[in-house]
Amino acid sequence: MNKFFLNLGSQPLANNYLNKYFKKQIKYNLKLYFNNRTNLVSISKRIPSKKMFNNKYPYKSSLSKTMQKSFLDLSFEIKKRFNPKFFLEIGSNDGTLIKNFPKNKTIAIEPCSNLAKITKKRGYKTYSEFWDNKLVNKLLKKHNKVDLIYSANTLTHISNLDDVFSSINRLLCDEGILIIEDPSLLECIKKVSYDQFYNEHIYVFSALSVQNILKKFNLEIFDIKNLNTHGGSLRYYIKKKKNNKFKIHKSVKQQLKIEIKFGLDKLSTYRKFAKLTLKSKTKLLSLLKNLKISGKKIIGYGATAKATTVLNYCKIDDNYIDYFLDTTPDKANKFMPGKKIKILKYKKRLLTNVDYIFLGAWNFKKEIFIKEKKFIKNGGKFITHVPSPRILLK
Ligand code: DWN
Ligand code: SAH
Repeated sequence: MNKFFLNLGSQPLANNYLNKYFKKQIKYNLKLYFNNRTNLVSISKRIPSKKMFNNKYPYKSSLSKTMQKSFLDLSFEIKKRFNPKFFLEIGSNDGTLIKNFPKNKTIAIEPCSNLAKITKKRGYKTYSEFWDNKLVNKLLKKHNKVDLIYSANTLTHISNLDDVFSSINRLLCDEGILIIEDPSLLECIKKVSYDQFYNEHIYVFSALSVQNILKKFNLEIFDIKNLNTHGGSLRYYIKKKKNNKFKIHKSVKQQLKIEIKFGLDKLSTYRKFAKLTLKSKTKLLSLLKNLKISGKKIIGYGATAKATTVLNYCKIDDNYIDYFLDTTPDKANKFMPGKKIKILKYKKRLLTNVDYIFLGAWNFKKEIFIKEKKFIKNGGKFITHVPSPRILLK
């Protein structure tokens, strides 16, 4: 049974960066629910995939050194630990991971044609289609079954999880491995990072909910790794139940235990999170207000999908934040979704005379701090809302 726990208000599509600011943009109500039978946390409004993922999708995984490194390390691990004959990636984006695998032994699935074009050009077999059973019918006619399927930050974007896992099950050979990684619900709740919720993130997974979904398909998790990426993610290593080649690692029991101890199986935990989210909004607004009263210049850094949730939930506009800086070519000179705040193409000189930077990409704080040593040395300061709104001293 789905239980409501938080309303994040009227929100625009998170990656819909517009050339002109319109007061009347397409918006939807962002409400969060917890299913007390499956432990799955989801948003209620489902936007058709084609509206979100098309030939204009701006996000590129390659624009952060952190993700480049994380995917390179993973490619080494996959080759060493599983040595797959054939590798398939769902949601390959601009090929940041798949470029580390041999071209003749891989398939990339990426519905956004502007991104699929990049891997196609590099010589990777790329299907610019949505992952579903229909696509798997097509794949099974052209290819053998696959022994490693990988998907990062993508399956949580697909509404029909039954279709997702049944199709994966059909394409995966009996001794095959499925690896998925997504933001960890535990870290999201602990960090009060309500900004993990927006139209694309239909679900935020926990080990508890993933375990429940997999049961139906005779799949099981045999290992879990905690990662620092995207504010804390989990990488799940999954196999068919009948495959006895891999023992179930103690990491699985450990993660489930920690999640239960924290209360991820209880509605009261989410109600508490909702209260903390409201407090976070009040505190962030008062922090920004006080800085503006004392004449400080504040800008944003990282025009993220997450920042869209924060700006629209907290009703932050250009009274507080002068502009956002971002390295993504397709976000430059556009407006933050739903707000009259311009995004400027990142240039160091746009940091002069800036007193405070609001971290839209707080998940890349480490990388950004290294890049912006000079700004910090000159007395510039960063603001984050995670785990609670404050000025960062380090
Ligand atoms: O799940 C999703 C994740 C993987 O990516 C998608 N639904 C959408 C997107 O979410 P996001 O926009 O919140 O992701 P990021 O990875 O936090 O975005 C970082 C943004 O910051 C990019 O637009 C690039 C920008 N950036 C920058 O301008 N300078 C990033 C770094 C590291 C920098 O130094
Ligand atoms: N895997 C990359 C990109 C994550 S962004 C990373 O971790 O950095 C989410 C990606 O999922 C986008 O590239 C989007 O086009 C893709 N996606 C969304 N719905 C999908 C679907 N039904 N099938 C395959 N990919 C999908």
